[in-house]
Amino acid sequence: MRNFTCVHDLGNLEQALKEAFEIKKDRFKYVELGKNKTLMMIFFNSSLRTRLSTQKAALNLGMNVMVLDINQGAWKLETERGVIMDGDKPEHLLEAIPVMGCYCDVIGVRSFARFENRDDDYNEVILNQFIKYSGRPVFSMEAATRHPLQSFADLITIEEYKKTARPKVVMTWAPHPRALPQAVPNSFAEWMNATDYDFVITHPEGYELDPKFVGNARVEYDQMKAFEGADFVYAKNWAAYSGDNYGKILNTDRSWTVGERQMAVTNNAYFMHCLPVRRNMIVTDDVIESPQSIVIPEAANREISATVVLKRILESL
Ligand code: AN0
Ligand code: CP
Repeated sequence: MRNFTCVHDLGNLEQALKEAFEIKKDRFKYVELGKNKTLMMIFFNSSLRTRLSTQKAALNLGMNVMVLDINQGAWKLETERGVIMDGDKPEHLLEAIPVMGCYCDVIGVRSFARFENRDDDYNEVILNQFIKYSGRPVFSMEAATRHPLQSFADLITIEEYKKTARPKVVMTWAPHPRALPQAVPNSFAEWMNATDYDFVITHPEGYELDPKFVGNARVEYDQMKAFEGADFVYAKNWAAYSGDNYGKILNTDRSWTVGERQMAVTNNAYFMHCLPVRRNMIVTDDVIESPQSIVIPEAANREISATVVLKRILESL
């Protein structure tokens, strides 16, 4: 595997899960693989888990690691071609990318949707420029439309906690004061659709995701109905995707906040969230602190998903 941007890059998911559990048993099994190889992690946006878990994954594989926060100390980057650069941005991405590629063997990029232009976001303009111009394998650390390292960790977590072969997994929208990208829900849906789980998405009207990601999932607008018999509840906020509402907040209805009322109709469901999470907006204190909350083991699995992905990339060098 050279680049990792979506579920399809991983190929057979059962095989990938096998590797994940093998690595979870012995994280340093492939410590020789990354000797004298350098990972460069480039962040256009903030991060806690992705930064730490991906760095830890690289250390598990014996790699060297460099981290660049574009907004803290690097030159501001122009990303549009053809712009007369007489403004506040001294450097163009088209030089910066191949230069960064000179100093490393593998590149991880975090570049969220900017909500300026839906086509630019959904064409993954930034991530694809890294793939095209860096000369290095590139993996997504959450790009405009997907967060595959997160979804892979989510899948590992569900496999660890599921009690039936085909659990009911419900992804629910929940309110949030800021407009958030669709990357996490798109990606989660894409990965769930690649399994044979019973997968349901619930959200208020107007929050329909790109049909490409919804796939064959059932969409249920009544949250309580969607939660009935759920084995896993996956909460996430996202801003609107559709048409002129792209990137807008249409609803802040706190009756969608996941609490005991909704969890009571589930099959004693586990609660999941990618984190960071705003308590009492997305989920109540009681639910996130309950024994059914698996947000910490879910975050812990980020190290495992990243180790598998980096291992696969190193094997391709
Ligand atoms: C980001 C998002 O919703 O995409 C990152 C989540 C992993 N969340 C925030 O910006 C709060
Ligand atoms: N879940 C996740 O990707 O968290 P960070 O934004 O902190 O990396």
